[in-house]
Amino acid sequence: MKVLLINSNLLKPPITPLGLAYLSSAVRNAGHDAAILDLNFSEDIRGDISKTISGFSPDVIGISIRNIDNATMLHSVYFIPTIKEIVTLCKEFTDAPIVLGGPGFSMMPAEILKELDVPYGIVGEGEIAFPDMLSCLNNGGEISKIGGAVYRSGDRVIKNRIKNIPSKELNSRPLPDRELLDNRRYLNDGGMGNIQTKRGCDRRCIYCTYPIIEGRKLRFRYPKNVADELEILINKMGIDYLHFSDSTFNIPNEHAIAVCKEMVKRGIRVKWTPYMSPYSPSEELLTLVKKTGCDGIVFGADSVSESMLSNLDKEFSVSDINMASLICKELEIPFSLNLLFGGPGETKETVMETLDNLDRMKPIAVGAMIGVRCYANTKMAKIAREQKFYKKDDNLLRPLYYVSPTVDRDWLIDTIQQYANSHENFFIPTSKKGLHTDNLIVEIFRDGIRGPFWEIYKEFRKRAAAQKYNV
Ligand code: B12
Ligand code: SF4
Repeated sequence: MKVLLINSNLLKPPITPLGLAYLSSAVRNAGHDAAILDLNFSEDIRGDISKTISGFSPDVIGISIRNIDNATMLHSVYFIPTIKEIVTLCKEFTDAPIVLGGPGFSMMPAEILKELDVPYGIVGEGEIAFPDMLSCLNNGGEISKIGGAVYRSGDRVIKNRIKNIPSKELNSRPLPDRELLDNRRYLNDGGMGNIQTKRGCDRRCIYCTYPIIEGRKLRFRYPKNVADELEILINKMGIDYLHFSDSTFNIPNEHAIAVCKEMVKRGIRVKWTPYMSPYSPSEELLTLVKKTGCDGIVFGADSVSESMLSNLDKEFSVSDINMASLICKELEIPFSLNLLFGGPGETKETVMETLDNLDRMKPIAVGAMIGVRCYANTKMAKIAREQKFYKKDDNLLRPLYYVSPTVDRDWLIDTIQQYANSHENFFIPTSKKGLHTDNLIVEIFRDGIRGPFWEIYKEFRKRAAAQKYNV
């Protein structure tokens, strides 16, 4: 079959659609012909969709939905209407069935299928389920047997149980096929490449969708398998900066250590940055992380108030955050603490406790979000519903943010903004689309500047001020 894969993510700076690279491998491996239409670089979406469809004549179209919205309460942007336009254009130029997938889709599949009026989707990993779906569409097999398939039956949406790819199989599958992507442009405009060392997260932080997207069971790539891909990225593709895209790189420590040890053994050194948990990152791991070239760690701390950590169901304490900060300082590893203000039970006291602790810990950077985006099927959504933030029938596809009634919302926004104004190392998403999204950042990457988000954002502030750019 001829399978057209479409990247519907238009946000800049662009992020290599790693999921589509995995999918393209799987589709080709199953004997089909794959093409990618990457709308991120399109200057004429209608023209490009029309041209690609008439030139390639796809039998099936797979559309990847990464972002539903920008998850930024202060400047909320909702992307589903734009994605709907893309779907409508595809339907205008072909009758080929459309299948949706991707992290954004997996979070709210039934709602998106209905909203976009599309017949099929895959929740979670697509490497096995999508080729199975292709066979069904080709030979009339039973979609009800495909793990993670979602499909419409009259007014109803049926969701099959997800079958995650077991560790062993994850390692025997082909590496992501980036051949159909404009990798040079992703590096130049996006400032980094990406790689995954495992899938899943077994924790239960109240607002988080990662376990919904990737599954709760951790599945590991063998360190050798990760190192093979790293060598291709660095030596063959010239990638000079990498984001390790695992939900949390150091859960568990042992696998992260094994990956770093393999990198050291093979002499792989590259600048890179991971998301980490402040939950006991061992000195051994942090030493290895530095040795392999990591130039900044983003700790998903969420708060530095003991009661807030407990309310968010984080499994670490303020003293863990303190310990992680101390080790990083001792080893001279730059790090940021990413925070989330306004969660259940937040009060003036908990906010001040966090800010006081920050003054004491002095991280190189702080990335702060205000308001918690409520996603379906999370404990956060349940709490917000109980507190009447939304009605029973609201589906949460349109962004809904929770700020605890125990703190005054205006006071919270003012206090955090004032703190940010007086602390150079403190960043809140100030550009209209969010912390990681802006064309001015593309210019910075094009100038060859690389680094963790705070280094890029410092440069952003400098240039924005010089250009009298409204941030
Ligand atoms: C790493 C990451 C980042 C890094 C990316 C670095 C990089 N260079 O790669 C950084 C920090 C830069 C980032 C930024 C942002 N991110 Co982010 N990010 C992630 C994260 C943790 C992993 C994404 C990833 O790479 N996965 C690995 C690949 C291999 O998996 P995958 O894409 O899911 O693909 C698989 C399946 O989904 C499926 N699949 C994919 N496409 C398709 C298509 C079809 C047809 C089918 C059948 C299947 C299928 O098969 C694939 C293989 O198994 C996810 C959360 C998560 N755990 O998924 C959030 C996540 C995607 N990000 C999110 C958001 C909001 C953002 C930002 C908008 C934040 C901001 N305001 O700045 C920006 C957007 C940037 C952009 N240009 O798009 C949200 C999106 C949800 C939403 N609210 O819309 C997520 C889900 C996190 C969350 N719950 O809040 N992000
Ligand atoms: S916040 Fe991090 S540790 Fe918690 S569930 Fe999400 S990915 Fe896992």
